[in-house]
Formats: sequence, structure tokens, C-alpha cells
Amino acid sequence: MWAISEDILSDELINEILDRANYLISSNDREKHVFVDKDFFSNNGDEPRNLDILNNIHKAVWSKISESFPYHEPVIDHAVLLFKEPGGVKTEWHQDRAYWATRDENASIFSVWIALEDITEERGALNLIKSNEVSMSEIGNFNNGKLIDHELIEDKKGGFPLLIEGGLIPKIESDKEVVNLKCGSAVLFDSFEPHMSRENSSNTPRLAMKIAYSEREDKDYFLISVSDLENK
Ligand SMILES: O=C(O)CCC(=O)C(=O)O
Ligand SMILES: [Fe+2]
Repeated sequence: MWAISEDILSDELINEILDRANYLISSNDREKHVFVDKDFFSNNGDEPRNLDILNNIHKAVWSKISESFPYHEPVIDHAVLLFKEPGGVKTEWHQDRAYWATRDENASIFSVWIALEDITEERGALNLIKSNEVSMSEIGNFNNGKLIDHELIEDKKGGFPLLIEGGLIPKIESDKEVVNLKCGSAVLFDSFEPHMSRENSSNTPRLAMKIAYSEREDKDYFLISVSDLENK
């Protein structure tokens, strides 16, 4: 299931994020043009990175969702920049659950995908399943879906090798919604929601990010607990 939340981040906060990430956006070094940047937000020992900004993003997002969410001890499971580079390849249909089944046993991860600029289909907007859309007031009932069969495509370009089986795609495509987003708006989706994005056919990187929440339980891997982040 998924929902749209408009104007979740202010222009001011987005400018702050983009300023901090400018070394990636304006770099001529192709090596720096990573699609999924897992290091921009980090809490590794003595080198925490950008946690002040992450806290501001979290506060804005959490104020819209926390009341609907049943978490006992919420953590930020991960937070990444999703800067699909010009010409960056299509990300094919998958459920994130296929990747997370072992490290999130009771399926509690929930993702908030935020547009840091206006994002349309040609720049790599997300596509999700039209009939799975709910209103923001219904998102508390998340992660009740089923895992669809995936296949492992070893040499897949773009870093997403686990994909929904080819035979199931026509049915999925017949019920898809392209979610064009305004800068600062977000699509919220659970880990059973099938999604994909097309090639970025523009000549600038597609500027998006994701913050994913989860229940702490007995996890030994997550970015930071919500209470630690708020008390930094
Ligand atoms: O950002 C995209 O285009 C797709 C990313 C994705 O599949 C994910 O973050 O789970
Ligand atoms: Fe995904």
C-alpha cells in the first residue's frame, strides 16, 4: 500500500539538503554519480554525517505519520540519497520485501520517498500499483501484503538484481500509476508495494531521497533510533 503526502519538506530544508549534497550533484567525476548513496547520512562511530539535517527531515516526516504508526521503539532503518544520474537505467519492478525478508523478520520497514525537485516520468518518477493507493489516514495498516515471486538477475545494471518474475509483469503494468511529484512532496510505501522507475532521460541527476522507519525489535543493523536522533 502507498499514499501521497504533499509538501512534507519545506523549501528551506530542501535547499539545505541540496547545498550539503552539492559536491555530488555538480561533480564532473562520474564516480561520484552514485544512484543510491548510502553514506550521506551515517552514524558510524566518530564520523557521523549529516545527522542534524536528518533530524530535521525526520521531524517533518514524523509529524505527519507518527500518530498512525504502531511502532514501540521506532528506528530509522536507513536513509539514502537517490540521485539517479543522467542516463541512469530503469529500476525494474520489485518489492523491497524481497531484499529485506531476513533482516526484518516481522515486516516493519516503511519507506518515505521524497522528491527534492519536481520529478516526472522522464526523470525517473516512481511507478506503483494504482489499486494499492490509500489515504494518509489509512497508512497505519501497512505491511499486510504478500511477497510476489522474484527472480535473481545476477548482472543487472543499476543495483537492483531481485526482480518480480517476468511472467507477472503484464498484470502489474496494467494497474500501474506513475507518481509525478512536486518538490518537497513524498510517496510513502510499505515493503510489499511493487514499484519501479524508468531511466532518467534528462541531462541532470534526478534528486530524491528516502527515509525508512522500522521497529527496533532485535535488529542489529539500523541507522539510528528515533530517540537517539532526536536527542543528538
Ligand atoms: O529511486 C528509485 O528510482 C527506486 C528506488 C527503490 O526502489 C527503493 O528505494 O526502494
Ligand atoms: Fe525499492
